[in-house]
Amino acid sequence: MASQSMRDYIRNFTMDNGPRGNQGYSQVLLQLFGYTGHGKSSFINTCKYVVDDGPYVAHAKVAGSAEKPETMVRNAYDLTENITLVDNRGCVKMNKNEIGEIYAQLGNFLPLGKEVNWQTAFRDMMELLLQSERLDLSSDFVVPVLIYSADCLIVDVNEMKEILLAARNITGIFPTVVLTHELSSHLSEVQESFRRMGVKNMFALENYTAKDNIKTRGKHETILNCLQGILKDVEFRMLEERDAIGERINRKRFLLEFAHRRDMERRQETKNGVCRLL
Ligand SMILES: Nc1nc2c(ncn2[C@@H]2O[C@H](COP(=O)(O)OP(=O)(O)OP(=O)(O)O)[C@@H](O)[C@H]2O)c(=O)[nH]1
Ligand SMILES: [Mg+2]
Repeated sequence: MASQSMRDYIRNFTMDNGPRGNQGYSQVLLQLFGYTGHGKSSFINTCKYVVDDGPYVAHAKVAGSAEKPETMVRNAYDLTENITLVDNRGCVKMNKNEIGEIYAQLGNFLPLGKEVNWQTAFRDMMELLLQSERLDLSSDFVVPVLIYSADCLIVDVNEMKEILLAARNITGIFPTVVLTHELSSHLSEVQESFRRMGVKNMFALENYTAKDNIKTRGKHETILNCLQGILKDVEFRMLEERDAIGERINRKRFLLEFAHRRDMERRQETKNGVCRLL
C-alpha cells in the first residue's frame, strides 16, 4: 500500500468500525515496554513524525546515551484521536522486582504521568491494584509492543520467552516486537531468536532521532507498515466477542497470583537462608 493510504488508514482508525461495534473500547493503547535505552521514547517520536507528517519534534525525552535510564514516568502520547502510545519505564534487567511492575504497566493499572517505582512486596501490588480503582481504564484496548535493540544479543532466552508469554497472558495479545538499530550486525541472529520464541509480528527499523531525521521513504514505509500491522491485528481481535470489564478482572487476577507467588518464593528463599545459617 502506498504511504499516503497507509497513513490515512492509521489516522482514520476507530474502534467503532468492526461488525460488532466497539464492544466497550474507546481507543487502542500501544504499551511500549522493554529494557532501558533500547529506543522506546525514540520510537514514539518516530511514529509521531511519520503519522503527523510535519517537522521532527522530540515529544518524548530521549536519553543522551543508551546506558543512562531516561524515562522514569509513565507518559502517554496521542498518535491520533483513537490511538495512544504509552512510554513505560524501561528496566535495566527484567528481574523479579521489576517484572511485576512491567506487568502492572502492561495491565494498565499504573497511573499516567507519575514516577514508576519498582515494588517488591505482595502488599504493594495489592495496594496498587486497589488504587487503580480510581482510574477508569477498562475502555482501553491494550496492545503490548516490545522495543528491543538489534544491537543486543539475547542472553537469557528463557527469561525473554517468559516475559513475552506473560505479556500475552495479561493483555490477551502476543506482543509485537519492534527491533530498533536495524543496521546492527546482530540483526538476523536476534530476529531468529525471537522467531524461535514464537514471535509472528516483528518489524526491524531505524528510529528517527534529533540528529538524524532526514525523511526517507524506506524508513517512513516501515513505520507505517508496522503501525498498520498492529491495527489490523486489533481489527481481527475485535471480530470476536469481547468483554472489556471481564478482561480487566482477569488481568488483576494474573497480577495478584504473580505477586503472591513471588512473595512465597522470597519467603522460601529467606527460610532456606536461615536454615543454612543454623
Ligand atoms: N542508531 C540508532 N540509535 C537509536 C535508535 N533508537 C534509539 N536510538 C538512540 O538510543 C538512545 C536511547 O534511546 P531512547 O529512545 O531514549 O531509549 P528508551 O528505551 O526510551 O530508554 P529509557 O527511557 O531509558 O528506558 C538515544 O541516544 C537514541 O538516540 C535506532 O533505531 N538507531
Ligand atoms: Mg525513554
